[in-house]
Amino acid sequence: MRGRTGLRIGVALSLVASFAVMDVSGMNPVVSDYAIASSTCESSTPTLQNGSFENLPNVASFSNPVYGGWHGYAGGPPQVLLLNQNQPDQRIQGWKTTAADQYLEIQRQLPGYAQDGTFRSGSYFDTHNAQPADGQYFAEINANYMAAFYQDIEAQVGQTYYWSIKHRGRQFAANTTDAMLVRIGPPGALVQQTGVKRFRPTNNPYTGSPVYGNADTESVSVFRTALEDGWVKYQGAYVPSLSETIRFQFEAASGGSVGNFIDDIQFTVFKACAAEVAVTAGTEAAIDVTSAAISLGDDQELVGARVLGGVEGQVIVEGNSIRFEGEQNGDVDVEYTVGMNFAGSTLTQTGVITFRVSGGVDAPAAAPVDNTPVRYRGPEFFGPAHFGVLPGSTLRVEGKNFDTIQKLYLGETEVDFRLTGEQQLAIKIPTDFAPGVYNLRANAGRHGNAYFEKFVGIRAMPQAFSKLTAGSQKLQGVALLSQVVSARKKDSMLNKVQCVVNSNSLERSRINAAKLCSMVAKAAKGVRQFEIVTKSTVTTNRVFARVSYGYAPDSSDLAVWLDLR
Ligand SMILES: [Ca+2]
Ligand SMILES: [Ca+2]
Repeated sequence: MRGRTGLRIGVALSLVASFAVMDVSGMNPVVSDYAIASSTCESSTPTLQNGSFENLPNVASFSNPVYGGWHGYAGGPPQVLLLNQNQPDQRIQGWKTTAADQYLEIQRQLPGYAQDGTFRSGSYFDTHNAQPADGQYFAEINANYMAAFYQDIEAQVGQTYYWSIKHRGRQFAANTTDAMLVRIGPPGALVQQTGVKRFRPTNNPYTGSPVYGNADTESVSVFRTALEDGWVKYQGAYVPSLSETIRFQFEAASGGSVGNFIDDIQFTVFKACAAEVAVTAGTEAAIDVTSAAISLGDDQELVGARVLGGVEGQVIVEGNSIRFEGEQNGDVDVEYTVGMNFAGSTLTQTGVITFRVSGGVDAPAAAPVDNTPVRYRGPEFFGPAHFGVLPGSTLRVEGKNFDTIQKLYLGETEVDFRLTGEQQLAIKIPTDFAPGVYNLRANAGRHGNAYFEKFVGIRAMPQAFSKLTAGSQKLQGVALLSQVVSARKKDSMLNKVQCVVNSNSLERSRINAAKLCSMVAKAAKGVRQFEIVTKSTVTTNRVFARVSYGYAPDSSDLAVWLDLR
């Protein structure tokens, strides 16, 4: 026997609480004040110091300079500086060496001695000295020995550290390469890095301003670079498995006292942080998500954003900035994605900006989402249906005679439940539960294999939706439509659509919303109900639009709106 409560109710509950849109029109940004209330981007995030060897100790004040400080070979120009790391006044910021004699070697270019690719017979190599890859100075790993430069960093577990180094051979014999490698790990357990990407300069290799093309298709473990190759760039990434001191070591694999120029060592933590931005109601707050307080990276760019939910207002994405303006007190969460090019790939990271509005009006009480319990009196359910359960949340059932329940199902999936009180039972909604409308069914064993059931709306986790539009009073629907199609792929049950348009006239909004719904109808077959929502709260000629999806189950007496922003 299979029972049914017959208590479906005629409620269409809207969970669409805010009007939040994105504008990709590229209009001139409005500069405004904002305050970052807090951010998870920590100033203590470790970084590599002095990667270009530009920060040198004060040579003039050395108490015991090696060879008198800057010096040349065989009467050549003073291009070479040897630093003894055992002499406190000669220590160079960040770097240490493994060389037995404790010497690190720094070099510089001097006017009139530029390396130009011409072999000057009989002259010493320093008349052909390489120009730095960056700044004024560079280092030679092989000071007097085949050794290694290293630097220690307090690493954070799970954080990826992206590094790059420019390497150049020194020896002025055609095709004679210098060799080096990179080893990273806790001191004493260093691991040679493999799979390193190599980028060769595409301009004159003797210039000090290398320009790079695409990465070689093959990656390398040992870097072999000749003088005539110019400054070749190598890039790799490292993820510590322990939170502890991690040593980055740049190590010669060839040469005695000659070879392995290095410069412009970059060390990048790529991270999109969570931040809170204080907003005064009625004013616009714009935050550049690529600023150091919000995301860490190297030339990272804002590549996407979506509104996760919150109070009513407008979210506008422009360049690397996310802008928000609203009148209602409360929070709006906007997820943002930044992209960074590294080693020939585009990497992405995602974080959340919370705009915290104050000084405005209180938002109307939100529709109850998670707090309406399902009622059970054993063996049947009764009372209103429960709507708006988020995956991962707890669904409450109140009532009596819970001892009749043997098993509980949401749709065909058996779910765990536990008694949380004499008259209360809790069902944990699995985090991976697909959005949809489900029957909550109880197998009430005391009455045989009877099933009693109740419709329950499982609310979708919010998904990216709004995209738009133009400064020309026209609706640009292409960006929206690709999302329409992708949302329907995720959940084919989405069959009800709201086309929301806001512009400077209600009539224009109506025309555009109708157009939008017509485009959606063509792009997404199977949508059965369309609703047009018009607004006119903007004073510019921009048009904002959004598509919200919902479920319109076959039983027309039940409709659950889902806000897929
Ligand atoms: Ca430099
Ligand atoms: Ca040397």
